[in-house]
Amino acid sequence: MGEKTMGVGMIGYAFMGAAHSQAWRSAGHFFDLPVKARMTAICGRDRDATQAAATRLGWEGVETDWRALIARDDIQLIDICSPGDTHAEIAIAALAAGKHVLCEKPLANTVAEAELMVGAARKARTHGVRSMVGFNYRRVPAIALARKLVGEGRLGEIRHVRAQYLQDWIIDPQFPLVWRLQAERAGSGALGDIGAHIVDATQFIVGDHLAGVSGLTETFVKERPLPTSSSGLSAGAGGGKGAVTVDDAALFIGRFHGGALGSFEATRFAGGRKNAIRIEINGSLGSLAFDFEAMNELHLYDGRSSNETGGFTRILVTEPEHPYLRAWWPPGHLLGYEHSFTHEIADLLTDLGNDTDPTPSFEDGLQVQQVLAAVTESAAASSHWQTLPTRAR
Ligand code: 4PW
Repeated sequence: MGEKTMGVGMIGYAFMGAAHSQAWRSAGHFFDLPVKARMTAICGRDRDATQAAATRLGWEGVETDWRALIARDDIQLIDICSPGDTHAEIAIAALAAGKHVLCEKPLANTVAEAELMVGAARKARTHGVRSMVGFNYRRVPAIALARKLVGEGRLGEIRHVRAQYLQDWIIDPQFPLVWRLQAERAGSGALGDIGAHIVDATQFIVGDHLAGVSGLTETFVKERPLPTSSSGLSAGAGGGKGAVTVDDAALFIGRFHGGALGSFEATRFAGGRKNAIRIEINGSLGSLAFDFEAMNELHLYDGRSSNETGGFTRILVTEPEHPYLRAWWPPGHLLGYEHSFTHEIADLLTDLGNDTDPTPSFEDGLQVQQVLAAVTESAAASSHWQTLPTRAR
């Protein structure tokens, strides 16, 4: 296999760009793919920095204008790893130019942008041009296994969906005002950056969608030093201060179409929690529990087991029978964060080679965007909030 080659052009080369680069480099080495990816060029505004990134990450060429990248005949797929405020314009132009698109999450900064992107994707699809939004955690084997078990009915009727995405990288008030903390660049804060992941992951696991939500958001640190430099989730501060225009934390509850109740928490202020994605699903027959900080494990409770020996069973998700694992190491040899991206790229190239639609689609990205917007609107409205009488202390 691997006869057909597809030129890839990637925009952005920071944290997500590096994560995607390793996936483009390695997917074909581990998975038997119908299409071979060629890392043709990456794009960034500063030529020297982009060239250095290209050399470090394994890209053949460099562009400093994304329009030039899209126009290249040797590129058939555009991978968008730049901040949210660039997604809509680039994706729509790339699709119109007949290029397949992989776009980082959240799909856009607003529902209106996401709708335009879906329109462009549908039109392009009629010409065989396909698109995908990068909710990488779907491709963590334990999460894919959770979906399989729920789909097989192992949990019975789903009653509770409980999800948290906990980080602490901006807990220091002196941490600078990086783009992830600016509404015009990122759309929203913890809600869109990490809350979007748990919305997608839980809906993916239970195979159902949220029907309604009620939210609460907070910005604990309202002003921060301006950044001098930033890379991924770290940055240097300079002089002056600016206003934080996004949420630091978002909590929301929701009801799924199938009747399950959901509770969600996304925060960058959970001291000591670095990337804790905790998901627990309770059904009429059993439960599942997952924590990304132990991402090779899935805990399954079978309510039909005896009281004497029952309880949660730890499944070490490293067997060849588990999703994606056949391509990797012998049982017990663990995978990491980067493998979720490798699986994403492997699945994307498989779909492109087989002429099937990749998932999650732009429609899926739009639906998550609608959830985020509904949480924001609900948090801004006071109608759901019951104020309690003040009590003297
Ligand atoms: O997509 C998410 C990011 O934007 C990531 O998975 C973690 O949180 C790491 O950075 C942010």
